[in-house]
Amino acid sequence: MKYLIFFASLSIANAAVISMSLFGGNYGDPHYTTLDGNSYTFNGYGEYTYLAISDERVKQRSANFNPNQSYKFMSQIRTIPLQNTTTSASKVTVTSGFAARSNVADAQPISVTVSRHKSLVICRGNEILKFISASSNSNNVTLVFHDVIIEKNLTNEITTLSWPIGVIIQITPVKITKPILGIVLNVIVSLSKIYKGQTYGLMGNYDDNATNDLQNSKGEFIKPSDTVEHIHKRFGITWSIDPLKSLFYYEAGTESATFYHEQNQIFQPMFNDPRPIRRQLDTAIFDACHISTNASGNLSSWSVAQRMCYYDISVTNDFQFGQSSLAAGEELRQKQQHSASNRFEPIIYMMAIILGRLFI
Ligand SMILES: *[C@@H]1O[C@H](CO)[C@@H](O)[C@H](O)[C@H]1NC(C)=O
Ligand SMILES: *[C@@H]1O[C@H](CO)[C@@H](O)[C@H](O)[C@H]1NC(C)=O
Ligand SMILES: *[C@@H]1O[C@H](CO)[C@@H](O)[C@H](O)[C@H]1NC(C)=O
Ligand SMILES: *[C@@H]1O[C@H](CO)[C@@H](O)[C@H](O)[C@H]1NC(C)=O
Ligand SMILES: *[C@@H]1O[C@H](CO)[C@@H](O)[C@H](O)[C@H]1NC(C)=O
Ligand SMILES: *[C@@H]1O[C@H](CO)[C@@H](O)[C@H](O)[C@H]1NC(C)=O
Ligand SMILES: CC(=O)N[C@H]1CO[C@H](CO)[C@@H](O)[C@@H]1O
Repeated sequence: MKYLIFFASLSIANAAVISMSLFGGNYGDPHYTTLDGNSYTFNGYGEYTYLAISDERVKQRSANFNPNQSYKFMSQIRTIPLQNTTTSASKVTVTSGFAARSNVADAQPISVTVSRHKSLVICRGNEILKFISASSNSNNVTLVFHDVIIEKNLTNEITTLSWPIGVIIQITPVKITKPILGIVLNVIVSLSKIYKGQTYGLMGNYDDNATNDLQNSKGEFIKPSDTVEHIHKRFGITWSIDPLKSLFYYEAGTESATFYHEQNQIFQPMFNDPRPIRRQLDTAIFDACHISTNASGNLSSWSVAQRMCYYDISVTNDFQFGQSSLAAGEELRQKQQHSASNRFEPIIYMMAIILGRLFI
């Protein structure tokens, strides 16, 4: 084993990096919040480029995304329908995997997926990582590699991946009970502001301008106000990964990267846009999503988190799932607000150097 396991607190390092960063993420029946703060829903079935960071500042943004190029950081997300698509009309899709790597020397991909047995599988390269706490009163385990630090809370399974280049990913597994039992991953990205003008993928084109966030892999801009269907077809599915470039670990005997690539082409989601209608259930949903009665008829007064909560309960009828989206959306909004008021940029470099010295 080339890594050491230790239990020291990384919270200070993480807090410092996070306060210098901006946030994006996705949760629920995938709702994405881009790094510039735009929100959209994309129900794809496949594996997609989530956040790629190019080595160079991208001056001419109209250039195609080229998967053969070397990226400073590359991350991918897997989303799947919750039910068997051939036998069911309900097409709720959820996040079931995340994988990423940096391009420092000897870096290995980290893959976090939900297994067939509904447990979290975390791999580095081809090795499945085991998180075993050395002491019975400790519920967190940290694995340190030269390229990435992985921290897992054994109680709630929240897993934090920190790349000293300035990217932190927090993955929260959430249980869903309807329409079927499953585990859904909510992902929060924290990215150093030094990467302005260098990002690609579903997390959007980060340049402090929210109107040009949805840039597809061919370099075209899609309006965030476009319909769910348009965003799906012109933006979301264009980020399907080249199967040869997959960073995921595949369980023996299960689907391959090629399988997901094909599903991306075939899958037809329902382009939901649930709207409140006067019925008994809505009152319960409004309660669950903290939407006040007077605001319930006025969609534009709802927060993004409230809309996504409403959406998720409407399509799944799983109230707890909806409330986990409300909490995730709210957490993301608070982090984005906090980061918007933060100006101390260069400390990220210092933190990266300190982390490098300590752990390489
Ligand atoms: C990437 O490389 C592969 C194999 O060399 C090639 O088939 C493919 O066209 C390349 N893709 C791009 C976008 O250049
Ligand atoms: C989906 O249902 C079809 C028809 O019942 C079945 O043949 C197939 O194996 C199922 N797929 C999965 C992934 O369960
Ligand atoms: C781990 O999760 C549990 C349950 O949510 C929480 O009480 C605890 O504080 C967490 N531990 C750490 C180190 O964050
Ligand atoms: C933001 O992007 C839009 C669309 O590309 C552009 O028209 C606008 O000028 C940009 N705003 C700023 C402040 O750069
Ligand atoms: C609804 O009422 C609450 C308190 O009664 C108030 O704080 C809120 O601003 C109202 N919302 C709208 C959209 O009118
Ligand atoms: C709906 O809510 C928005 C935002 O809170 C507010 O500006 C607007 O006046 C409201 N419209 C109605 C018809 O109450
Ligand atoms: C990040 C964090 O909270 N780490 C804790 C992990 O558990 C040990 C032992 O209980 C604590 O000392 C750390 O602070």
